[in-house]
Amino acid sequence: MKKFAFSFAFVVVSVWALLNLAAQHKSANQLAVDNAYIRAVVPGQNTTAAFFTITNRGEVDCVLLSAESPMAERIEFHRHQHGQNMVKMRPVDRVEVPAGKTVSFKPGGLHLMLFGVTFNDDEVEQIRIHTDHCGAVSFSAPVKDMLAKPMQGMHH
Ligand SMILES: [Cu+2]
Repeated sequence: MKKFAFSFAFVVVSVWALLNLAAQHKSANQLAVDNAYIRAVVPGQNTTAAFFTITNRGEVDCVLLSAESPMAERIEFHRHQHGQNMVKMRPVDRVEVPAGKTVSFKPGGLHLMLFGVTFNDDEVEQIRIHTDHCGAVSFSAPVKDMLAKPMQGMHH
C-alpha cells in the first residue's frame, strides 16, 4: 500500500511537471521574431538600434514591456516622430502586439534603442524581450554595417 502511494505521488508530480513544461512552451512560442539585426555602431558612439518583426501567433494580445541583452547597458523601445524639419525619436513604455498580428521594428519607425553597447561588427548578439503575460522571447541578431545608408536626423 505504501509502495502504491509512493508511485501515485510520483505520477502526480510527473504529470504536473509535464503540464507546467507545456504551458511554458506554449507561451514561449506564442511570439516569433524574424529578420532581426543590429545596426553597426558608428565609430566613437556606443548607441545604436535593433530591428526585427515580431508576430503574435497566439489567441491573446501581448504587450512588450522591456528588453535586455548582455551587450547593452540599457534598451528602450523607441518610435520616430516626424516634426517640422527633423525626425525625433521618443521612448515608448510598452508595445502592443495584438493576437494574430505582426509588428515591425524598422528604420524610420519603431525600433529598439541600445545604449552602452559593447560588440564588434559581424557578431551575433542575443536579445530578450519581456512581456506582460506572454512570457519572454529570446532571439539572436547579427550586427550589420549600414554606414552606406546612415539613419538621417538622429536626435534624442
Ligand atoms: Cu531611438
